[in-house]
Order: sequence, then C-alpha cells, then structure tokens
Amino acid sequence: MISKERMEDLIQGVEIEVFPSIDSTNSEAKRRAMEGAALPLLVCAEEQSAGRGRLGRSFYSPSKSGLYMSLAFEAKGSMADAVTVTSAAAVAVAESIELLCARDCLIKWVNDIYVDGRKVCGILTEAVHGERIVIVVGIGINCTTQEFPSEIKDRAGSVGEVDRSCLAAAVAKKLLYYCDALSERKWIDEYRRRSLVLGEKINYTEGGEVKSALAVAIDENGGLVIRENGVERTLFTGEITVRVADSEF
Ligand code: BTX
Repeated sequence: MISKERMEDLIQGVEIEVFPSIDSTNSEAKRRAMEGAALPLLVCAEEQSAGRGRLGRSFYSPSKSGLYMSLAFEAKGSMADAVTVTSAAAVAVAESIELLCARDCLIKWVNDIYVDGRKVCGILTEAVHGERIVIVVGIGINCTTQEFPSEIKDRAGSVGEVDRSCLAAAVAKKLLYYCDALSERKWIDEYRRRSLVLGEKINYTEGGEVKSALAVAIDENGGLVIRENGVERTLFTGEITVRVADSEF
C-alpha cells in the first residue's frame, strides 16, 4: 500500500494526499491548485480510472501495481525555465528507479523512461493559470504490472518490486530540488547521458506528418536539436512525437 505517513517521514514541507482510486492524479492536483491548496502538493493514487497521457492519450493505471503521482508547485522563473520541468522530472524518475530498483534507465526524448527496451514510465506536465501559476507534473511508473492491454503489451514494462511510498518520496524530493533552481539546469548533463535518441536517426510526427531526421544534440532548454536535409532546427515538446527509426522505441 502507498502510505501517506511513510511519505511524510521521508519528505518534509510537502502536502500529501493518497487516494485508493481516482480519475487522474493530475486532474485532482489541478482541482486542488485552483481551490488555492497549499503547495507543494503531492497527490498519489493506488489506481486511476482515467489516467491521462499527452495529446489526449490514456495511461493504463491498474490497481496497486503502479505508482501514479502528481506533484504541484508554484512556477518560479521564466517560461524558458518552465519548459524544462519535464526533462528534470525524467532525470528525477530515472535516478530514483536506479536507486531503489537497481534498474538502468534511459530517457526517450522528452518524457518516457525505458528499462530493458520497454517503457516503464510516462510524464505529463501541465499548468494551472490563475492568481498563481502552478505546474503539475504527473508521473506514472509501472512497478509490478505484468499484464498490459494488447495495444501496448509489446512496448510496456515494469521496474519490479519496490516500496512505492519510498519511490514517490524520492522522485518528489529530487524533482523539487531540481525545480527550486530550474535556471541552473542541474540535471541536463544527466538527461543527455541517459538519452535514447542522441546520435540516432529518428522519425517525428509534426502536424500529422511523419518526417525523418538525425538527433544531434539536446540544448540547455531540453530541446532536441535535429539535422534534416542538412539543416539544423530544434524540436520542443508539445505536439511532437518522436520514434527512434528501425527500433521498437
Ligand atoms: P504519452 O502520451 O507520452 O504516453 C501514452 C502512451 O503510452 C499511450 O498512448 C500508450 O501507447 C502508452 N501507454 C499507456 N499506458 C502505459 C503504461 N502504463 N505503460 C507504458 N506505456 C503506456 C505519457 O503520455 C504521460 C503519462 C502520464 C501518466 C501520469 S500517471 C499520474 C498522472 N495522472 C495522469 O492522469 N497522468 C499522469
């Protein structure tokens, strides 16, 4: 079970809510933020009935075998800094999984974590704009899930047995540490080191069109620098989906 008390022992200064079941921890964190909840706020659930991915996709969130968490905190600094939150979260998750599950983690730009060639985690960053700007980082990690829906069973994987309260606290702690000084980009070298796409030929979808390019660098803002027909440009998150060409990633 995910334990609020255990997490409170491990991480101080964060409001924590744990639900046996909820539609989406991101939706709940956003509702709380709009109601003026104290921040930072960590919302965890044993299962989600409407777990959300990017671009209207869903995130499979079965009961008690995964960690579904959302961390909400007030945005500080510039927009350029804010767009780097997802890459900071990817590093926070990869480092925490390695620490607690002893599994090597790679990052597929921009928001997927892979272990042994399988996607074990997705990250969805959203914002609430009101009297304050609140960033909500949603993280779903497959821990002991064995059976996945047929459409993802060849690509999805799990990290294995882990104390999910410890994992949630470790991820939240690292993410808050990185986001407290976003402008310093403390995680960016680690993000590059763990990249699955750097140096690879990729296919990316933009505006419904599939294009091919070489991934040549990750810039200071976490943008993916690609070379296409001899011309370099930088992709940012949002509407873009990247696949490493000729592989299952
Ligand atoms: P994404 O759009 O990059 O990934 C979603 C895609 O990943 C799906 O279309 C499907 O192909 C695949 N997928 C779905 N479920 C799983 C799974 N359990 N494991 C591996 N692959 C899967 C990624 O979006 C962002 C996901 C964030 C999920 C967290 S959970 C806590 C928080 N609350 C919430 O509603 N979303 C976030």
